[in-house]
Amino acid sequence: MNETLIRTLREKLAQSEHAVFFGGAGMSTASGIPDFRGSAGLYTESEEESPEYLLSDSCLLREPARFFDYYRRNMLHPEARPNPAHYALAELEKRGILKAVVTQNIDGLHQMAGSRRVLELHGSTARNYCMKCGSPAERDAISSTSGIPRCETCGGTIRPDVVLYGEFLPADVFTAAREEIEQADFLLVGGSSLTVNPAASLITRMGRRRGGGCSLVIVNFDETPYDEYADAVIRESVAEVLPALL
Ligand code: CNA
Repeated sequence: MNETLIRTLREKLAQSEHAVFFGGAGMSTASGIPDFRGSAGLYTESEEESPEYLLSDSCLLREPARFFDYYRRNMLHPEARPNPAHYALAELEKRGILKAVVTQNIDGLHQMAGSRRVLELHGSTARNYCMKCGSPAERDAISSTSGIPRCETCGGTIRPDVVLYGEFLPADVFTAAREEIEQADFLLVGGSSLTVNPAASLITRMGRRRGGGCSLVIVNFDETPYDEYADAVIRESVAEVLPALL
């Protein structure tokens, strides 16, 4: 790690008035949850169909048994626990430095680490509901069953409260995330390929305010389309870099 750079960023972060974190699946690889596009990601696994289809609203509607089989095998990780990157963000919030965590993750590990203001752009595997009557279902309604999970009240299909490919993001969460990023004077990005839109497009919102002096720091193993706009790009693990920023 470049200690001089880390020291500079640590000071800048500590002096910031509205620091915001934006992250993705790379935040949780050190917790044992594979990402999509990283070197050991699910997209490199040989499935006969792409994850974009298997995790889409079309697959859920046309082939629910196949959807739930893939979802249970790949998206549910009840044994996963937060790693040092999650804990570092929780500590930054506790110190009053970090104002919000905007995440594309659906694993709930930020909250488990103690982060309070977490904006989940893609929902959470911790919540389920009935597609027919809308009733909320138990947290383990999908993990503890097999085949197509059914609503105890009306017999409808239970689905996860996650944003599938082909679906809109929750408007209230997206707006709140946009407002946080527009106000940010330090935007820390970690563990995201920044290729999934509209989530990644939020980084551009910050770009509009750059004249106002917002620092953009990207911590990611692989290149991202936003690297050229960043004040610093660090190609090391978030699990090592984020704790070093405390
Ligand atoms: P992605 O497209 O899979 O990109 C992840 C990025 O993280 C890659 O560029 C990796 O190089 C990088 N990376 C992996 N591990 C580390 C690490 N330890 N330190 C630094 N960089 C690392 O994932 P995105 O989040 O960008 O894409 C958005 C998708 C992935 C969202 O829809 C998520 O819901 C979805 N997803 C979420 C989870 C989860 O909740 N943990 C897991 C898998 C996929």
